[in-house]
Amino acid sequence: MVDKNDDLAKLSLLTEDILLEHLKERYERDLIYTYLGDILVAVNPFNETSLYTSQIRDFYRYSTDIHKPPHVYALVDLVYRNVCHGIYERQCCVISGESGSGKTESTKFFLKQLMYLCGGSSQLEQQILQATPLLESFGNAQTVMNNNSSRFGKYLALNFINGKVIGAQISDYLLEKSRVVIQSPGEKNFHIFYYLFDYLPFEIKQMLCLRTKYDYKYLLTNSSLDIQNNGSVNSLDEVINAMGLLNFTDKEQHSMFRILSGILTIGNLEFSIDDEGFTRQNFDEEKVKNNLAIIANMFGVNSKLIMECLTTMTTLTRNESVIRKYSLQSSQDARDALSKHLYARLFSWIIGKINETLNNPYPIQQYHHIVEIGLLDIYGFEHFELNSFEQLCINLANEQIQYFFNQHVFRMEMTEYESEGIMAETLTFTDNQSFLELFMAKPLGILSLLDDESRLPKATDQTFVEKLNYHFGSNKHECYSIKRNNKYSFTIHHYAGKVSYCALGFLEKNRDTLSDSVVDMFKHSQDDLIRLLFHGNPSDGTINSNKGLQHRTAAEKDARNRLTVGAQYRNSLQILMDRMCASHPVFMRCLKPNQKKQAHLFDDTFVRAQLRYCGMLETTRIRKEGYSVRLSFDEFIQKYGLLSKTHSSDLSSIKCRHILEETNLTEWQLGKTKVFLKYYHPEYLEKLMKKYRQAALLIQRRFRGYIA
Ligand code: AD9
Ligand code: MG
Repeated sequence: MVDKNDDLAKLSLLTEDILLEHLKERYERDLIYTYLGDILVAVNPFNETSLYTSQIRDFYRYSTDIHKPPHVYALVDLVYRNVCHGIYERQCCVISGESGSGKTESTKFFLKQLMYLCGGSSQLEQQILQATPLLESFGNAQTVMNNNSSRFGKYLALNFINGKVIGAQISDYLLEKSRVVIQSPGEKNFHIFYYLFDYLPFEIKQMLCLRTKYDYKYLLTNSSLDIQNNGSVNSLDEVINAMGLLNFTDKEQHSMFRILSGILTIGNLEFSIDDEGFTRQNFDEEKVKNNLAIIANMFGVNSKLIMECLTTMTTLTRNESVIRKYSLQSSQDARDALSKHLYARLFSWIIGKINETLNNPYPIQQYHHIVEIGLLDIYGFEHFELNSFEQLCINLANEQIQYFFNQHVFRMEMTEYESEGIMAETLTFTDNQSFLELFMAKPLGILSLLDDESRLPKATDQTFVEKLNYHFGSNKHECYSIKRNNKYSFTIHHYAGKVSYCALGFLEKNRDTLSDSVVDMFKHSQDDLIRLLFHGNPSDGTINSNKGLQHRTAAEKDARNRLTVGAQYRNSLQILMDRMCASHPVFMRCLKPNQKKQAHLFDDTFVRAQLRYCGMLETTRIRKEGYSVRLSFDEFIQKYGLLSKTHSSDLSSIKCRHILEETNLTEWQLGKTKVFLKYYHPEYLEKLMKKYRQAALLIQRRFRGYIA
């Protein structure tokens, strides 16, 4: 079963062509997994495979032989063994790749196997698994690049004691809430909206005043219903079942459906203008009246108040309140802002509620041996015909992950070799640090400039682009170029290629305002859940007595309260990076074989581009030439000291040298304080240790006379 090319880092000659050729040849034989040293590469098969059967799951269970064929289960086994032996306090599994490459599927296989290894039958394990279909139904949608595309980022942290999972927390990153009100051509709204029509029993639909899916503008923004839906991987039954398991009460579930129905109906609310050109408070027209009645019913608020909130703005000046009428556009914007906020708050609440259930029920301080595994599944790099604020945020997250990868694999290695006086070839790699500076720098970074503009009353999306052009255009920054003949566009040179962004709507999306009157209306809703959603600012985690969000510090919460979307996002990415930097990472790289989402089709050019931009060749080189395992002299002696027959009172470094020489290992190096080993050395040493232990046991038994 073992293929000689399971690990491409072992090839004596490695070029981009050879790498591509091997991956392709393996893919054609349905071998989707390949090692590049200790990095696992997966090429999306785009069809059901027999790779995840119960036999295969057992094959990779508690295996000590890393020569088993590469598989996501092998990675799980490695990580879980580290948990059981308490080797690292924190580990994180970083799964990266572009949109549709298979990150979410891999995360699911990973999690399912991990729960299987630690027992697989406890209620908590089931609850952890069930969070996935629930979150997918509310947070995933069909896009041009992926039928089940994650529209939010997720970091799942699992806590273990003695190999048993004892709790979990989910941190989420920026849901793409604009999708609730508009989708690009060929794309769809969040899955959950379609489930309502496809799976709800007739009586419930009636109770929710739902018509058919063809009757709602939010589902028809780009005739997206015509495209075949391949993204619905779950059914509503599964979602409802998951909600039950995760302690969502019937009443809460009912409110959730009412909110969804209300959001769909409010999207159908049409406005007309009066003689002066302002939005009319129109209660006469039958259609408007009916819709308003449904919305009022679903949201538990007064229909007149809804109309008022969407057609006028009340400002308080000293002791009097001034009512200003909205233009038609402002009314439509207010309506859509309401829908987006409501949905996003509902999503945050769902995460909070899940966390409350999954949260470690034991008082942490009682235990000293809790270990953590983090699983990162974010939205992959995106490049559409029209790219907006959301794509900018998504791609920024991917740049951060790439930076983390670079830091870990390249930079930290080189720095450590230098300080330890290790001889190693200097490696070149595509550094994206200057990109991150372009975005993150204060005060002259894209996000800071966006914040400045968002605060200026006279600023527009166009003045924002002008500022960017002024500061970064004309070759002032290598990652930026001006888009000629388009005053709303600019181009960013990402690690994964150039992307042009259209800045229309950037300022408003960054400000993300919701009028006080809407908030006030919802605060007085008759629906408990809606009142809860608007009780506090959901982004600060105070919408419920949410234990799961307790890991956000008070300072963080305060900062988040005042911040724009861009600034909040920057902070949450920073927190994520800090967490990951404090963990021992394992990496999995997902590759997309073609853009048609088709099985058995390997597009060389397309895959080559992915290999190139994520530095795969460089990665292989460093994994092969580098020393990914390093142990302090004392650690090494403690672990492998028994392998040396030479007993001396020499210095630690000399003792280490004795051990290494006596085991006949080659290619190791001794630094000033550490032993540097190749990624495949520990397995060899472990084998020797196993033999040694067996021999010792035998001698012991003989000695005691058990064996004649
Ligand atoms: V995005 O950044 O969220 O848009 P992902 O998460 O990288 O993206 P996803 O895991 O959703 O991609 O995979 C896309 C589709 O590829 C899935 O819906 C499956 O149909 C298909 N896929 C991915 N991995 C596998 C696999 N290991 N086996 C079978 C797979 N099908
Ligand atoms: Mg995904």
